Amino acid sequence: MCLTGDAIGQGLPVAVGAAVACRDRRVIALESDGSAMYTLQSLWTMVRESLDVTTILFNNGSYAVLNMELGRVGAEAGPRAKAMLEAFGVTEETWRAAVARVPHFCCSESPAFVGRAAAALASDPDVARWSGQSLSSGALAQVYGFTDVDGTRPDAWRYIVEVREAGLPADDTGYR
Ligand SMILES: Cc1ncc(C[n+]2csc(CCOP(=O)(O)OP(=O)(O)O)c2C)c(N)n1
Repeated sequence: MCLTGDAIGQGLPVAVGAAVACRDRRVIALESDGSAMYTLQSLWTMVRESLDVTTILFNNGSYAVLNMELGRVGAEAGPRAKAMLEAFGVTEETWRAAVARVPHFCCSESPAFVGRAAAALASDPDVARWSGQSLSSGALAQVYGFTDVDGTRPDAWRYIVEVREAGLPADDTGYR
């Protein structure tokens, strides 16, 4: 059983599931350090349930694939999202100028947008309706009605799937 892409962190829970399902067989879990950090409690479960799992962690001490993505746009991993704008040579007000260099940046969103999504969820008395789902700020903005700081509602995740990954030219029309 292996993960071929997208949501990381499932390796150790899957190993738990395999070991519970097949008590008479040894399970070998091959897991990277970054992915493991998402579901470390699985190690506790393996011990508590006396599961026959051998976990091998590949420790490169990094979210290496993300360093590669940042490197492509000349940025480095840093504590402040604003550093991304500095790498592009733009500010919050002039961010669209970076689109000339990285066209798909047209459908980016600000950290405030994610913050507004978190605030909307935190103040929703019926927040349990989202339980177990993977949510995006763009989709939540449609439901809760909040906007990004520029007054638009970027739907970056839908854009990535429908435009960028589909190999279409950069165009955020209909996506913000
Ligand atoms: C649930 C989830 N959150 C965030 C991400 C974004 N993401 C993609 S790769 C990655 C880091 C992976 O690090 P690691 O597993 O150590 O592999 P490495 O890149 O170092 O080879 C992250 C956080 C994701 N894919 N899935």
